[in-house]
Amino acid sequence: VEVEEKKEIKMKVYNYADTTPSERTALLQRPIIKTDEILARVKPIMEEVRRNGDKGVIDLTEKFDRVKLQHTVLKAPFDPSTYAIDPTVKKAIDQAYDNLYAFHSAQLDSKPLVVETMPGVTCTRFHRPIERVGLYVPGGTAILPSTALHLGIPAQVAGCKEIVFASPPRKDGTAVPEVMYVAHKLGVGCVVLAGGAQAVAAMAYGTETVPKVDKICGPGNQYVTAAKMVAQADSSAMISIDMPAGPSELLVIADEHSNPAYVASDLLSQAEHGVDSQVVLLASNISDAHLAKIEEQVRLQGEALPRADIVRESIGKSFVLRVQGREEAMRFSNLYAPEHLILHVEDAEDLLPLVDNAGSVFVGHWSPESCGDYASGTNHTLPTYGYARMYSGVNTLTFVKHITSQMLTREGLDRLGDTVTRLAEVEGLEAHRNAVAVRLRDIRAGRE
Ligand code: HSO
Ligand code: ZN
Repeated sequence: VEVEEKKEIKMKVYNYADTTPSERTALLQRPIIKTDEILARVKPIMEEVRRNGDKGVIDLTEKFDRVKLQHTVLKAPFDPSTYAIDPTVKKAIDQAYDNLYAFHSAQLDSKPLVVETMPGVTCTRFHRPIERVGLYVPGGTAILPSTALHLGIPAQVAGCKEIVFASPPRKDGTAVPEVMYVAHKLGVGCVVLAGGAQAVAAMAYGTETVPKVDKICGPGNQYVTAAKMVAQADSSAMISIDMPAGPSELLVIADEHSNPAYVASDLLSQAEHGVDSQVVLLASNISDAHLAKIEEQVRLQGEALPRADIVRESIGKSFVLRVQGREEAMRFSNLYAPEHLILHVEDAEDLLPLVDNAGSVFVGHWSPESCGDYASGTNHTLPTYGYARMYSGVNTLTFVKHITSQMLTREGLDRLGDTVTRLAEVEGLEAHRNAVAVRLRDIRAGRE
C-alpha cells in the first residue's frame, strides 16, 4: 500500500527587498472569491424560503445539513434543558460576557451631541437602536458560542428590541447548548435552527415563525456572505448588513526580541480556523537563526494539533516576509489591512500610532489573539479581505442609527435665511427658496 506522505507545516519565505512590484501586489492579494457563481447558487435558495417560509427552511436544512426538523424555531423562554452546560463553561462565558459588556457599553454616547453652528441655529445628533436584528452564529467545523456573545452583547447594549439568532442545528436536530445559554442570558427572543443562505433568507424576509429583521450581522461562509449581499440589494427585504466577510486572517509583526513559541502559537491559532485562513508573518530584521526557531515551533506545535490537517493546508498557503525594520513592516501591514494584527516587537505600544488599517490589534507578547477572540472585551467580528481599509468591526454603533435634528430661532433664521435662499436660487428650486422667503418677509416686516 502506498502511504501518502504528509506535507511539512511550513510557510513560504520571501525577502521584501528581493520582491518585484508584481510579487508585492500578489502578496497583498487574498484568494479570489467567485462571487457570480455563488450568487447564482444562493438566489434560488433564498427564493424558496421566501415562497415557502418555514417549510422552505425545513426542506433546505434537510437537503444541506441532512437534519430533519419538525420546527425550525425555538422561542423564548427556552426550556432550561436546551441550555444545560458544564458549570466551568458557564463561568467562562459569564466572565467573557462581563468584559465584553463593559467595553461595549462604554461605546455608547449617553448624551446627544448639541452644536450651535450660528447663534440661533442649533443642531443635534442622537441615536436610537435598530429595532430588530438577526445575528448569524456559524456552525461548520467548530461550534462558536463566542460569536453569539460577540454579536449579541453589542445588540443588547444598543437596546435592540428584538434579537434573533440563527445557527445550524446539530446532527441530532438540537441547538448547541452553549449558544442557547448565551441566547438565554442575552434575552434573545428566538433562535432559528438553520444555517447558510436559508437562515439569512428567513431573517431577511421573515416566515410564519421567524420575525423579519432590519439588519443582519455575523460571519459565515461564502454562501452566508452572498446571501447577506443578495438580501441587502433586494429592496423588498429592506435590510442592511454589517460588512462583507471573508476567511479569517492574521498578520504578525515579530522582531528578534519575540518569543518563537508564542509567535508560532498565534499563527497556528488563526490557521486552525479553516483551510482558507490566511496568516502572514512579517519578520522585522530577524536573524536566520531566530526565524528557524519560529519555523520549528510552527512545525512542532502544528503537528501536535487535533486540527493539524487544516493547519497544514492554511499554513502551506501562508507566508513569511522578511522586512527591514518595523516601519517597513507597518507600511506593508497597512497596505494588507489585516483583520487581526499582532505586534510581537519590543516596545510594541509605540507602533500603535502607525496603524492605519487593521480590524483589531494585539499589543505585545502577552496579548494573544485568542484573548480577543473570546474574552478580553473587544469584538471578534472584524473586517477581512482588506475591508479593514474602510469598515470597522462590529461594535455597539453597528446596532444603532443616528438621527439629527435642528431648531432655528427667529433670529437664527434671520441670520441664515439669505444663505439658503441664494443656494436654492442656484439650484433652481423655487419652492425651497420660498419656504425661507415667506418667513423672512414676516421677520423683516417686524411681524410675529
Ligand atoms: N478568530 C475568529 C473568531 C473566533 N475564534 C471565534 C475563535 N472563536 C474570527 O475573528
Ligand atoms: Zn479565532
